[in-house]
Amino acid sequence: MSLLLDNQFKPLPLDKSVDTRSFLEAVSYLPSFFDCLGSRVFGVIKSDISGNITKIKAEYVKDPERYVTLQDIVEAEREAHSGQWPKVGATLALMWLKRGLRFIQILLQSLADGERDENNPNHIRVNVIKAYEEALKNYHGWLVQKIFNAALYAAPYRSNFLMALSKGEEVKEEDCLANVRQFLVNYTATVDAIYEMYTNLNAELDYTV
Ligand code: 03F
Repeated sequence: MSLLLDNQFKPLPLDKSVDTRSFLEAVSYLPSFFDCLGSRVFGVIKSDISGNITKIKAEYVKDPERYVTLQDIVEAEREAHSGQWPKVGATLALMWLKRGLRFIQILLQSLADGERDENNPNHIRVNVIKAYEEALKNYHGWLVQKIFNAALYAAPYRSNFLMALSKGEEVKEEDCLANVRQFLVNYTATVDAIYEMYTNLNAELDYTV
């Protein structure tokens, strides 16, 4: 079976609230994926993503009945830390996690749409650069942009990347891309809903690291 379809995100309810427990469960599979990418530079990214998942989970387990949706957590932090909010706790962790999720979404969507560099058809650099420019670059100063460049050159070949998404099984490229498209349905809806929540609550920050 495909890695992606084993770990699908849940469909959203009509009010587009994101259930905290299902969200944490679905994102918990992402960090292990970086181990298949075969370069140590991905370790930095893996620990950033895992760190943010851990921070959100730490808040959730304090009171799962109160924090049913992600918005419940963000709003509770707004009340508790009015001075520093939104640059605190799970609110800040989710702000950054959602950018990483958006990066993954744009990368997968671009691959599914067949965008590629005709001169290097087995590279995914055009797809990675697109995702970076749309999801992360605005929030990165020159040093982190340099880390991105290192990661870009460590990016796997398209065929290996698609195979990693299929748990290393030899599946046909078209089948793998069909799985990616299927995975993206609930995934994209979830990421969009989190972005919308940050806009509605005025919780988005644009500082660079
Ligand atoms: C800020 C910042 N986090 C951190 O400082 C930077 C870390 C390194 C970022 C390097 C950029 C690399 C880009 C990716 C290139 C990948 C090439 C891919 C080839 C496949 C925040 O950190 C903290 O998070 C927050 O907790 C803290 O409190 O100011 C705050 C304080 O600082 C970031 O910029 C987030 C970076 C997220 C990167 C996500 C990249 C995902 C890469 C690959 C995805 C592969 C696809 C997987 C598909 C799996 C499907 C199942």
